[in-house]
Amino acid sequence: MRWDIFCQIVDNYGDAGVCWRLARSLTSLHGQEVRIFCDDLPTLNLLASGVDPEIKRRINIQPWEASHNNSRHPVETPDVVIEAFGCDLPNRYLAGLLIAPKKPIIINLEYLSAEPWIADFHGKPSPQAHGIPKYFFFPGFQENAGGLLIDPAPADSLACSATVPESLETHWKLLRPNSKRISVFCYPGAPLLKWLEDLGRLGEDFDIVLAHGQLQQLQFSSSRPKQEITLPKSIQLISIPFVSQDEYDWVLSQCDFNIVRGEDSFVRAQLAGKPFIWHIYPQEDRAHEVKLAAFLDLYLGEAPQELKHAVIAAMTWAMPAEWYQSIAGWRDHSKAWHADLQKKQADGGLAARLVAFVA
Ligand code: TRH
Repeated sequence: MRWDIFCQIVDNYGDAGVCWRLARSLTSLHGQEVRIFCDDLPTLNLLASGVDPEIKRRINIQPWEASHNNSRHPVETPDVVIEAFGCDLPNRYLAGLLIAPKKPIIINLEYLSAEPWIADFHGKPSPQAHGIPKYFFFPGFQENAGGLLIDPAPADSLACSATVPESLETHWKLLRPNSKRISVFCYPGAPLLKWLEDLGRLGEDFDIVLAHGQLQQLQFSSSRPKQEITLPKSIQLISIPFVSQDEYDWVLSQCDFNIVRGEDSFVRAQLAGKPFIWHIYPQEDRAHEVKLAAFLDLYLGEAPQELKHAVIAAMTWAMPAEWYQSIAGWRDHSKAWHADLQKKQADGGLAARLVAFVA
């Protein structure tokens, strides 16, 4: 089938990250023909830069405005149109669909949530005045929701390989052999500086791999933003550049603990099978607190009480001294959670469920 994915980048990288991961799965694993119309090509291309050139060649990446020409090319009418995160289709593109000989179906691809209600809304029609069939598609953890974007599976990607990607060689040389590695990719509101100071008092060595922009964020949060940050000697900060999505997946798989955010890095941290803090995207109405609680309910299910307390404390930014004593149990739990996810998404996860739903 022909798929048109519409991706509007609101802020950050998550919209592009999800659309790109979906496009590559549809193309490389499900043999679909995919075009992406995106309003921020530099961001999309940055994420996509690491992928196998053969896969990249098969995905047609277009600027948002290029979709306007669709009305002049009825032959190119898609079978499926995806509105990622409810973005509105350009009017001229929609007009083209209305006069097309064959109507596609439109999918409103929603945000990922662990809340139980999404299973009731997943796959439901969203009738439109224009008459083109449209459906809600809710990614989720439950078996009766839209699934997770699990590709590329660690075994197929860089994630399993110990070979350091070229773009990270100089940074990886700085790692100390006996230190624990923590990757950091969080939003500005996190009390990261205080957190690192506390971590530095635990009596272990930690190498902190800061994603692009995180060092500046740390400096900005300090009371003396113009001066170099001083942390205990046990903490070494290593700032890495923005890398491709594959390379970022690899970083998560190589660290002992990951601080992630948004939607896509959150799923990858779980697939890395390591303990992690999810710094969920903060929403004004505090809807993120409900979402986090729903995830923790699922994630911690039958876990021992002590581990539950520790993980909830960590995920709500309590200082490491309050929960780090439970890290060994959390490590085991992360492996078990990963194995369980793999079982529950053994049908191929979101991309496979989407193809089956449309078919
Ligand atoms: O960038 P994000 O904060 O995106 C967020 C979420 O999508 C959130 O749900 C949405 O509401 C908000 O944007 C607008 O975090 P996320 O989702 O983890 O996306 C980051 C993507 O960037 C992910 O695909 C991984 C990728 N990435 C790289 O490719 N290279 C890098 O160096 C880094 C740090 C990330």
